Amino acid sequence: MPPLTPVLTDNWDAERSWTLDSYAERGGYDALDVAFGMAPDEVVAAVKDAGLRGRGGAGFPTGMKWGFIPQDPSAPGGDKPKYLVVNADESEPGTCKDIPLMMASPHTLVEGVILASYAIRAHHAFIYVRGEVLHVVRRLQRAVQEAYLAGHLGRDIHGSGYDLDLVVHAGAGAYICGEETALLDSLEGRRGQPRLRPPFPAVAGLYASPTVINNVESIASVPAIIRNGADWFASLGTEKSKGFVIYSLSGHVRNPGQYEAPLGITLRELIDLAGGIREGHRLKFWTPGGSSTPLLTEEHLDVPLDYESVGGAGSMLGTRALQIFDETVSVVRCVLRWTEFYKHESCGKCTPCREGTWWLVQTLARLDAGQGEEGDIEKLLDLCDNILGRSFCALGDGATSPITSAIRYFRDEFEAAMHTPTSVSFPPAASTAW
Ligand code: L3W
Ligand code: SF4
Repeated sequence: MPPLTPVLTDNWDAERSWTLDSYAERGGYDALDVAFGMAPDEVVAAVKDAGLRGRGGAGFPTGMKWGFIPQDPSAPGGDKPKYLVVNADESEPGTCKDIPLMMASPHTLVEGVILASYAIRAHHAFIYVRGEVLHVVRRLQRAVQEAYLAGHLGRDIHGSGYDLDLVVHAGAGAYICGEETALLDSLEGRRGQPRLRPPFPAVAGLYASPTVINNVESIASVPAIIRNGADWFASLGTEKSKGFVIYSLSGHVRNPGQYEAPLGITLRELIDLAGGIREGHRLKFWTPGGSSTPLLTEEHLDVPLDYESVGGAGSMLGTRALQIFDETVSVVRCVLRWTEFYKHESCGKCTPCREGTWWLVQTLARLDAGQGEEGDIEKLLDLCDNILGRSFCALGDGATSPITSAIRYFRDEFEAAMHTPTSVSFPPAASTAW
């Protein structure tokens, strides 16, 4: 059995793990003194050397992103305040790692925020939390309050001369606000819609000032890197995908939940850890990184879950939201449900996504009801072709991924659905597996 690497999750089972007392017992906030003994650029270099890549889906190198923040006052944006923004708008279907992390160990994130802000010389940081999860907002606010009272936030932190203020901000429940520039618009008080990039936030982000935006898990990984060293982190995972991550397993496995393990573990190994596929059934298809990443099947069970290998298999590692579906699930209905989600969450700014997702739902719903028309499969593929690469942001592209990959692997099921209503109820009425 492959080793689990409980680093981010190591205190989740501790009594009242979310409190400062519990975190301090395990060396919480000790990394601050290590970092304050280093120059900010040395902290950036440590994160670069560790090889940490963004855990929000795209896998962009975190240290490189921090290095883009202009520090020379004569450079564009160099004379403006710098900001750190944590993207805690976890909403991707199947993704369930940041919310459990913030509930179980909010101080890991707060400590990471202080380290990252110090590294980029920011004195204001924000955690933007998905609007629906008020319990997470409250837990974070409480942790921030505890950190202020203990001198980990505010003026002259740990006597270092460094000041930082941290604000927890609740969104209003729109998936698009997880797109980094829409998030910034929302944080500024506007309707959240993506902005044109470039300029990237590193140059002109919040209030048109240099801004680092990182996912919760990326920032929460930093205290362990500073405490244990870049070499330790880089020794885990694979050559190009270093470190450990949280995999969220959901669906038809016996023990769904969060499993923290190195990058490069396979789905077969993770399913073993999760007790196997439910009794008497077999794997039909799965998503490596939520519904925005192309589906994979049983033939991909031994693909190492790292950015390069999953890409080589024709998908994306994304957020490591491993949704497992057995043979009782209709792929047509499943894809219809996801597409309804994208149609609902499309912000409406660009035509291919706004109109295209509507047409995709109409066509899929017709197929699912057994009332398909000749040419519907080609129509779906043509619609996807006109959305992919022609949409303003990744939401449009992501909406096409489950459809094109489902047709690639299960075309016969789409053809059969054309004149026969899908018989599987979704979600299965008598099942709690969902
Ligand atoms: C400065 C450059 N910065 C890139 C930065 C950029 C961003 C990061 C990655 O989408 C994916 C998407 C979803 N100078 C830069 C630069 N950057 N070039 O690097 O950028 P990018 O455009 O590759 O990706 P993205 O827009 O961040 C994220 C996929 O994740 N996804 C969805 C995830 C959903 C959640 C959630 O619910 N919380 O995470 C799932 O797989 O499809 O492909 O910071 O600024 N030259
Ligand atoms: Fe909005 Fe969709 Fe266009 Fe993104 S792709 S800007 S979500 S309409």
